[in-house]
Amino acid sequence: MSVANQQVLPPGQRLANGWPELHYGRVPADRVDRWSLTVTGSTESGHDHELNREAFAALPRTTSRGDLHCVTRWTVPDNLWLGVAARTILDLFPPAADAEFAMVWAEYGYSANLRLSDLASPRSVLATHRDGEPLSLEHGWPVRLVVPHLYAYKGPKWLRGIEYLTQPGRGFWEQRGYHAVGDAWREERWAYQE
Ligand SMILES: Nc1nc2c(c(=O)[nH]1)N[C@H]1C(S)=C(S)[C@@H](COP(=O)(O)O)O[C@H]1N2
Ligand SMILES: [Mo]
Repeated sequence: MSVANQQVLPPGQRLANGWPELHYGRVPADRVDRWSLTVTGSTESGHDHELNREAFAALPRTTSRGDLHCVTRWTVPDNLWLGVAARTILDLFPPAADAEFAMVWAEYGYSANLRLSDLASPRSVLATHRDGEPLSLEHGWPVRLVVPHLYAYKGPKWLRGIEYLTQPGRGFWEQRGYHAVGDAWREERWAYQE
């Protein structure tokens, strides 16, 4: 048996050829000097927060190893992501006690809803690098969210904001028939499974 056949993939997934590029709409222009990350909605402080590029770059770094599972059934296995742990952002700007959900926002208004418990997973990372290389613009430079146990639509490329919510919302693909939780290992692909 080849090594590739021993790879354990979630149900219904197959290995991708290389690293596909997939997103809705255009790749944004590289405006990294004007990039910032906002943390808004139901924050513990009641205020909005914003991290500019220098403040983000000063945060502790972490690595997270994981697969990238597209809900259209391809998987890019075993990526080494480098970036800032999502947990670090949650600790820096905590959500209010009654916030259990988040909407994560990208350039051009792409969004994905997540449970805060999934965002807080030790493997969730605001990634700047993969396998030692800075992300290309097409793959989400300067920052993309990666939550390895969820389908990749839960990980916006060109990440710009995290909004804490007390009620579950629906992001871009979740409004178009995809599952609100999206756990790849439970094969939560479609909204009708909810
Ligand atoms: N901003 C943004 N992020 C996005 C998407 C998108 O359309 N816009 N698509 C998601 C989906 S469905 C997938 S499979 C992955 C693809 O990431 P890749 O192009 O790096 O393989 O990006 C995710 N993040
Ligand atoms: Mo996807």
